[in-house]
Amino acid sequence: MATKPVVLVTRKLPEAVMARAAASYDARMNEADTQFGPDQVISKAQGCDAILCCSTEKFPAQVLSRLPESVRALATFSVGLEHIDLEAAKARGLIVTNTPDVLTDSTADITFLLLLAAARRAYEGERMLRQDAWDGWAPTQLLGVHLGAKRLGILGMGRIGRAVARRARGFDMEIHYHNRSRLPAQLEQGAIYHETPDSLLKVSQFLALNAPATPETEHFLNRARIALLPDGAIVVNTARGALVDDEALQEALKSGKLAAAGLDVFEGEPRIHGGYRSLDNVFILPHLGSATLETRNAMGFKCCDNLDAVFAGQEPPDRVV
Ligand code: 8YV
Repeated sequence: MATKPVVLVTRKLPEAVMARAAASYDARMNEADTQFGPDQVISKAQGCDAILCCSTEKFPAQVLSRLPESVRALATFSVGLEHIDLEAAKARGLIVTNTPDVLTDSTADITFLLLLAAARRAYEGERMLRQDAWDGWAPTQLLGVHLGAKRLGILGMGRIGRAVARRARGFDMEIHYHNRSRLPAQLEQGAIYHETPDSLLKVSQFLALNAPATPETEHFLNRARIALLPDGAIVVNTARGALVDDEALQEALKSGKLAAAGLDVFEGEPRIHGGYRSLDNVFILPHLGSATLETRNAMGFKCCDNLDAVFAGQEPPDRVV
């Protein structure tokens, strides 16, 4: 029997994915799910043909250059790629694959969870009950705002942005967007294109950040841009924490410039800016965008499909470099 390819699986993945990896490869698992630093990844990858990693492992150029020669492919269990230096991977001849499409709907769902929770003051209501502080219904208790008939600005109209727009139509929102390039009409579906982010911000009563983290989007939502939003706007982020200047956002949430925010991602996560913990008008989640069993299974199977193709000498379906 031919020997199976050796694959380092850096994190504990859903059972069905682990079972497939164990059947297809000589898989080095991490059952304890400890987070590996660069030195551990490098030592555990000795003798491996590929690595199935998550965005929790970082692959800058200096780590990639120390990976054993035997490692031919890096299949990341994520759609985001900011943890991998793609130029350096390309220069080293390393194949990199990701998991597009399968987390689109789960992430768009979380965007809506955040929009609704922020608009309808879900955190304050929840806390009232958990702390046994509810004295009963009152006509002016925890009044929020409607989503319906409001303008939703979407920054980044890729797969996830468009899935957010689909949901927003069901809520009768007016959809505006900014994207690096304008979408064709069949993808726009009536959404109003803004050539500049500033023009989008000026109309966004709700703003959903759905753009990847790049040098251009770093701290996109800063003081100057928040100032452009209508007073009382609501901002949600399911993309990457790096898009937001935390100090500026907190200042605006305290002053009332922004009514509320919903955040699933944070700069420097899992160590979030402590200021968020004491703000009543922010609804926060621990990066749950893709956290459904269906999605995580599909992400894992995509990683395996990509690795199977590499080992069969074929082009992997989700090759990035
Ligand atoms: C992933 C994500 O679950 O895929 C992405 O880019 O942001 C997440 O939802 C996470 O990054 C796991 O690697």
